[in-house]
Amino acid sequence: MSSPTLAERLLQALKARGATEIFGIPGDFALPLFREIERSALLPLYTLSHEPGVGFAADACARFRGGLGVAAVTYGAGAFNLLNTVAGAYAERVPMVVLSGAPAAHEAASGYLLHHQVKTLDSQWRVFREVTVDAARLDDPRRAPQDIARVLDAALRAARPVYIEIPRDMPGRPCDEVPVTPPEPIDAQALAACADELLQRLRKATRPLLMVGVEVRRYGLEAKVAELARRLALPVVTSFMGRGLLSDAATPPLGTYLGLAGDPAISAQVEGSDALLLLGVIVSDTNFAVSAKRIDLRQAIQALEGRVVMGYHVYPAVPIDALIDALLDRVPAREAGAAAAAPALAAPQAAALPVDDSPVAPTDIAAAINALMQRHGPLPLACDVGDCLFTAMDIHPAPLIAPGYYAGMGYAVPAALGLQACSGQRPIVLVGDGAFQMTGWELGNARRHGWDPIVLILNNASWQMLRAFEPEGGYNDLGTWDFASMAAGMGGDGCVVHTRAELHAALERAFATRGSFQLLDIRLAADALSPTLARFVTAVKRLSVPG
Ligand code: TPW
Repeated sequence: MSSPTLAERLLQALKARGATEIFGIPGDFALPLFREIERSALLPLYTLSHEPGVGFAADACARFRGGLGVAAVTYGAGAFNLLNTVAGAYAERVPMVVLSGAPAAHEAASGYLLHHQVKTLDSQWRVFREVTVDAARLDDPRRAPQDIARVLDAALRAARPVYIEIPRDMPGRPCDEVPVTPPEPIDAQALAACADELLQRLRKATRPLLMVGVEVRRYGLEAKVAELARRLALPVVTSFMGRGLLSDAATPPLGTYLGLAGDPAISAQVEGSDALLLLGVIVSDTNFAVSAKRIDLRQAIQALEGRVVMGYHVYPAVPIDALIDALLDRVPAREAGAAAAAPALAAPQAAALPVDDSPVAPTDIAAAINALMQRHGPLPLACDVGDCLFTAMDIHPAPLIAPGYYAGMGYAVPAALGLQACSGQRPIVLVGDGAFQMTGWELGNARRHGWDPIVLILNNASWQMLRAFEPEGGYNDLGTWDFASMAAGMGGDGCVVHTRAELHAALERAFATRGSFQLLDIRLAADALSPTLARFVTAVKRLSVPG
């Protein structure tokens, strides 16, 4: 039996850290790596059409199932095509691993300019360093095991992307096993002091409130956090980025905080809290800068990026998972039925769908999805940037992945493919016509790989969200594309939807049809906006926050 190769060791290490597949597009510098991926059969390889699709699909896997997401590309043209998705993963705390082929050391020394080279052979390395937390070039099989372990563990610890460059003469080289890194020691006294102070602040408060954000998902803490909220009888809301979190908890969150753009009752509760516990929340302008009453973060308790801040006290090395465990240790489990103080679920926001011949508004889409899920159970959502994301705020609690902070368009379609690949669950995609134009083509790969997402295009023939801010901009017109007709050529079924009655019927039909993607090209009523986007635009204009 031949000894294991460097590529096999890398794949085993990825698998041991939660990766369940690889998305990629090969090129000559990456062919030896791809050959080894296929030969070893350690992780399934899904090729797509364009590197942004590869990146978004890998990102979605890490977001949805936890553990690492993996994107494999070729040097230069391939890797630079991937770059924006890695930047988004950095911003939104996604542990994505970039595997890039590269020239071998002897080629670099040849004196020729090599194809795909930009400025120097290191240009790509330097650019990727800026959007990752660690990087390694696997150019020495003796050093590779330690380098692989360090880089992959850094991705998981920081919940951010990393970069691994693999010169093309390396994948087949014999290599030792990648070591398992022991967990980093935690200062038990600092952790205890932090947990005690935090509980004291919560108990002293009259209006404590818990807001959950991305880190709760990234570190696999949803069940524990739901339990903590239950034991403390704390009302829970999600941040905008955290929408979808705890959706399957016995008591799902009351709603999502969006300042002036959101549900006024939720905003009042968040802004009026005298102990706002922000667990893993990215505090960004999209929601926090549009608050009616600016939240005084000195009154809040923030756990983010491995540290906890309360008033003027900073605990610099308290990871969120250790904090949650310490809190659970200190708060005894209540007797069954004693959690009566737990707040009730907010009333559904979108009214039932009237099945009539009126043109479709975004709220009708939320209502139609709610009705579908009521009949058939929850389906995970992959949502793009644009009014579709604001529309999603009116959909009842369901798992959701969306680039709510970095806001990179084109996410939803490839992310949905990734979601289905890693979980086997069938997703619903919510996407605008502008965003669909960017990456919708990736649907052509669905049949080949056995995926069948339900795709709802909110087709308003424009970049409507931008138009909402600048109604006079003629550059926001996109013209009406006939997406429904394109579906057949890509191996799916498409239909045009004009009315609420058609929407209702088309969604039910799409749900009933398995085996190929189902595309609803929903022609929206002119200038229709979701109530949340309408409020968001008014709030941003009023507060002059850059939009
Ligand atoms: C990669 C800027 C934010 S929202 C938007 C643009 C261009 C319009 C979206 O149009 P769409 O949806 O998809 O038709 P809707 O509801 O507004 O009509 N490039 C990238 N990302 C972002 N965020 C932009 C530009 C933008």
